[in-house]
Amino acid sequence: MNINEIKKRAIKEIKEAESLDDLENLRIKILGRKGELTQVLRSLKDLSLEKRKKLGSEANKAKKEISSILNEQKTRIESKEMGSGERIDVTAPGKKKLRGNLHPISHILKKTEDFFTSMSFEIVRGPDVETDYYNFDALNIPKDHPARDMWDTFWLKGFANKLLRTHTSPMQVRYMERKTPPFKIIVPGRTFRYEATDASHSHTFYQVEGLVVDRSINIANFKAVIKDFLKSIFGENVEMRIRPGYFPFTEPSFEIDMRQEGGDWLEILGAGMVHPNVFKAAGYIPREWQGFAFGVGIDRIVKLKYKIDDIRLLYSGDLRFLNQF
Ligand code: FA5
Repeated sequence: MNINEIKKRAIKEIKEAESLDDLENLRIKILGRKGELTQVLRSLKDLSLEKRKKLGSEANKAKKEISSILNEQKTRIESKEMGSGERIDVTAPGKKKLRGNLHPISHILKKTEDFFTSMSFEIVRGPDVETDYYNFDALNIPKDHPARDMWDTFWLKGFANKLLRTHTSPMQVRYMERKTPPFKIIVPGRTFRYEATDASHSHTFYQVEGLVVDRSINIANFKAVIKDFLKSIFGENVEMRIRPGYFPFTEPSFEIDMRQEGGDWLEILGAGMVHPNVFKAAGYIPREWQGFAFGVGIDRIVKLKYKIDDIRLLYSGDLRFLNQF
């Protein structure tokens, strides 16, 4: 085949090619090691010098021409492929991945657990569904005692004496029945009350119970632990006050209020020295042991810490609210 024919056909085929693969196949067929034009160039060595010169320069010209048409066609197909189908736009802004974050209650619960474990407290957990024995009787609140009215209770229909725990205190006796002092525990958990709700009262909320029992434990020990705990959450800029309180299972009893930056006082926890009747219910000899106990409302801590107007928002599942944390 002569050079001109090869060139003419090659150019026609290249122009008809529709994909980069087609082009590559054509390049191999024409200019490859065994390609048509390569063969012609190889066969030149058998010719006379004069012919060799003439055909040689023709063949080289043809090779250049074909190469440049191949390149043009390649650019054209590439830009066509980028314009349709898949392509990478390196200037496009990155896509933001949605990331979850801890619910503010989970966050404060975790900080609380971290603080108390660092003080070598053990974390124990109790059941949400309790018996009235552990929720009340064992805590020195017998059936007809008026103090039962302090805790408006969700009773379970069809289960005698079963209720949703109104506080985390039932775990005090459950734990002491099994263990001998000394010990330090906290009991984080969900609690329930059948009461009217408002900005600082929810029917479902979280408490963390604390219980420390040893041979000689006093109120100063309690105050020191609670002050350090509150500092670990709030830093230095909170005010706290201790008031005398009343709980059947502690004597004496206290309540602690907090406020931030001149705001309103908010009760955050109840506490006191463990009542001898509670030690008795657990099978201890009361005069051998002393202890303090407290129950802190985690929702209230969250309310103060994040300046939330209404703790019911914490249970709304509203992502516009939750995404702020
Ligand atoms: C108790 O529940 C006692 N068990 C606390 C206690 C434990 C006293 C150990 C002595 C020894 P009280 O009902 O006051 O006490 O609740 C304790 C804390 O839970 C309150 O200070 C408050 O922070 C929180 N709390 C109580 N009711 C609600 C509610 N409806 N919504 C949100 N937080 C609440």
